[in-house]
Amino acid sequence: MFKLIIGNKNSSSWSLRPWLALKMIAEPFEEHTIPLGQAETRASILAINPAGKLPLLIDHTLKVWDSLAICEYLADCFPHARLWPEEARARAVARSMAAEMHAGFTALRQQLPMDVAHRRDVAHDESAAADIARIVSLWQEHLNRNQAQGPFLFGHFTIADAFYAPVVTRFVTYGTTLPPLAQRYADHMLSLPAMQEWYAAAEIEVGNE
Ligand SMILES: N[C@@H](CCC(=O)N[C@@H](CS)C(=O)NCC(=O)O)C(=O)O
Repeated sequence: MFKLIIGNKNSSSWSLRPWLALKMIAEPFEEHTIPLGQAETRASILAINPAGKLPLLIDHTLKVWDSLAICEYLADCFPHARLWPEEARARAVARSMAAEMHAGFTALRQQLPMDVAHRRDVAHDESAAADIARIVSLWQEHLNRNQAQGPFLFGHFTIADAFYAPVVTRFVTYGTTLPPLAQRYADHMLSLPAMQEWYAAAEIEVGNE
């Protein structure tokens, strides 16, 4: 069985992505948490991953240590789960969207960090506002194009949805107003049993701090 080592559910946006992908394909896995921000965090992560980061997927002797690489490995292992769109052009766009999230949106990431269990009123500058506008425009474009096929960005659930799931939680935390189609998508993502499970665990985690 796969082992997924993740950080805190309240704040580890990178951890949510492969965790959600595994839940959405209903693949059982063992989950272990290394709490972030503790004196021993760095040593504990380095003991299992020389890259010093979480999430980490362990499949027998194989270690995969990056959220996108983990999701790609899941897509390879479980082709029937359709974790990428089947059609090559849609797949290229979905990969571009995931890559844009993986490597970008720095202002949003820094100014509006993931904080699942809290609701905050925090000012952000124009670069974070531009990140939000770009995300909303990407969502609207693909939801408009694919809504006949289902409620996700590419109709059915794909890695692109896994990659934008942490942003959905940020929009809740910071009370971001969204246009109707984007709001409907955010609501749908939040209604997923897996997302509700993540929220419940984040709330317990924060309550225990
Ligand atoms: N590119 C990596 C980034 C992972 C990352 O930055 N993880 C953070 C937690 S969300 C981490 O492990 N930080 C180490 C620490 O806080 O000591 C990925 O996609 O997996």
